Amino acid sequence: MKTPRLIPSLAGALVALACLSGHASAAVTLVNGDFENTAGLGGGLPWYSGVPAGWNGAANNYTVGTDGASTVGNLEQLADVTGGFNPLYQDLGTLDTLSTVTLTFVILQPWNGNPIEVGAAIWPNTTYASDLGFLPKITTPGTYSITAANVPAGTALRIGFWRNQGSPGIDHVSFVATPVPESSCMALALAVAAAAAAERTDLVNLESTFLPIENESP
Ligand SMILES: [Ca+2]
Repeated sequence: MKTPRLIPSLAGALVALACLSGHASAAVTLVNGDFENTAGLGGGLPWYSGVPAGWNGAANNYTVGTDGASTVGNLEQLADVTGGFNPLYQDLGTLDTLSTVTLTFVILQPWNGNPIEVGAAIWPNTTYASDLGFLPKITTPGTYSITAANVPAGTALRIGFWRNQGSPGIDHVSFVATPVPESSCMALALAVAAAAAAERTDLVNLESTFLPIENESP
């Protein structure tokens, strides 16, 4: 009969997982990032009017259209900074734990060939006074991401987009918040890995905390 031992990296990884599982996933949610929910909008394809569900913006005509394949937000109508800074935005809720957050989105140029210029940002605490990360001058259609690391628990998050020129479309907006392990918990993970590497006898007790120690079948 022998007792299986954890390899050092696995032992550390198990503790790291325990660190992460101690936190609920961050309480932030982005809705209607694909602009497919057209409830409450006026008109119908090829153009809707009004502000799409879940978003805040200008209630103009021609706010939501199609690029031929998907329903798309029209930043020329939903967001404009020519009369003041009024982006298309969403408030996502408040982080419940230290997190790294990433906003990903697709900028399109579906309706004409006029040069486009778009800005995007993640803001803390629903103000525009400072940002957690931003892309101020997107001029080429494509997929873009903004990441902010180590955003503290208790931070209310707002994401938004604005248009400086042209008729840019926006689609496939997504937001991911990944909890950052607390340093003390990760220090424990490293200590466990080190202990396992040294084959200390007290590791057996740590192992039993995270995995049942199974004996070989008779
Ligand atoms: Ca869409």
